[in-house]
Amino acid sequence: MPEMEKFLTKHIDVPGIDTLDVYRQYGGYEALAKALREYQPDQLIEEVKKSGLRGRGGAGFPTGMKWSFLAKNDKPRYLCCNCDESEPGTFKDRMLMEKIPHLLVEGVLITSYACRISTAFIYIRGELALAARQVERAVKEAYEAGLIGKNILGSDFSVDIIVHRGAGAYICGEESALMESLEGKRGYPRLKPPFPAAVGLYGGPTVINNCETLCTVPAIIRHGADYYASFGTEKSKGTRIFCLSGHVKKPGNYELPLGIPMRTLIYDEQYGGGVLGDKAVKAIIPGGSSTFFLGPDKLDTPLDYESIAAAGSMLGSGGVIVLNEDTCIVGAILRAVEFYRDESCGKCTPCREGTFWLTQILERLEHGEGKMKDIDLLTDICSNISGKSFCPLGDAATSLITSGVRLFREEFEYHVKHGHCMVSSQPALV
Ligand code: L3W
Ligand code: SF4
Repeated sequence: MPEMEKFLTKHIDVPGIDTLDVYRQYGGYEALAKALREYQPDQLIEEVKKSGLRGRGGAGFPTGMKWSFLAKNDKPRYLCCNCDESEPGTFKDRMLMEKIPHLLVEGVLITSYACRISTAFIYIRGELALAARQVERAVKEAYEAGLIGKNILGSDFSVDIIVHRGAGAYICGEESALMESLEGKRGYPRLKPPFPAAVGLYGGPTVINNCETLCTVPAIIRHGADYYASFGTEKSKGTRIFCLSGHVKKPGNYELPLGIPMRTLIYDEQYGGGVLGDKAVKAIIPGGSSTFFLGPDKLDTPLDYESIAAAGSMLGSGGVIVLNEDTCIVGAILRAVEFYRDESCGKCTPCREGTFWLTQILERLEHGEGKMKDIDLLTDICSNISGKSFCPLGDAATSLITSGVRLFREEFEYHVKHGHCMVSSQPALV
């Protein structure tokens, strides 16, 4: 086994890899041909199960298992590829779509074949205009080459792919709101269960997977599940793209095996190259703004689902945000919670009203007008949102507050006592 393997990004900087010709020169669509030639659909599902691939959107649900949950009835089945990437600190799907869109198309095709699906949608965040253009162009090229459409590569497998642009609402990345949006309705989440695998788009059994998840499928088929599973840890297999941002010298997307220590990603010269200004780390948000702060004592935690959970947070969408010692924690949290307030869809009261109250309290603390009791009021409101909201956005809005107050309570108290931040009178927002 080589020390390092890049299943998704190995060829990403090859000039012209976004075109069908160059993508094919580098082995593109060979996995699709192999899947059609050598596998029955159910065997593909077993192969993906064996690979240990888990969802890269945030929840880490086993991909092959999700596919096998599809209801067996006579309704049309659908695939929705979730490219509504909007989680603060997450920018990997955008890179994949912009730079190597045929990889996504190939992943969608293999998945559609495995799940016996004849209509697939690629739902792209509204603001990602270049990504959408690139995917639209790749889909057109693939149609013209007979890779999408009827009797693909001479097989009896046929599928259509429809690219759909969202209108820029974070909530449409929640799978049931995404389906509502695709159906032409307002992007409100649906009650679950039933899960999409049972009752999904237009009422049909539906597979919804994140962009990076589907981009991984061709590599699994090409190299075999065992090889893919030889990377990563026992329960978090393979590689994933970590989006490194915040106070690091070299922010960017880095594809690495799961289980690599957070310290390596942040400090290694090949990756983050260390903390900006050679300052100390104050906190890390390991999986996008919906996850909990970790302190610098957790820097050696391996980046895999289990280890990050044991450390007190979540691997989430793979967005690792580093905050250095000059960061005003109260200001940084305010900035994140404003996002959730703005993006709350308003369907349920705890999230709609709670995120508004949280920002008001954080604003007064930030501006030196808060009271000591505001700190406990924040956590009290969080406990009335988390677990009591209709969808995960409500819970997500509280993660940085509860963990921030637990780890950095003295910073909140300093704001109350002194009317400004302990690190500077000007908040250093992320
Ligand atoms: C059939 C069952 N299917 C679960 C499926 C379910 C879904 C997947 C995971 O939230 C998280 C959220 C954000 N039969 C099933 C079943 N499923 N049980 O498995 O489901 P779930 O409910 O655990 O998670 P979710 O609702 O998909 C995703 C967090 O991700 N997040 C946000 C990320 C945002 C982006 C982005 O902008 N692109 O990724 C980051 O941490 O808070 O907790 O498919 O149907 N019995
Ligand atoms: Fe909408 Fe927030 Fe309720 Fe989710 S938790 S349904 S985003 S109001």
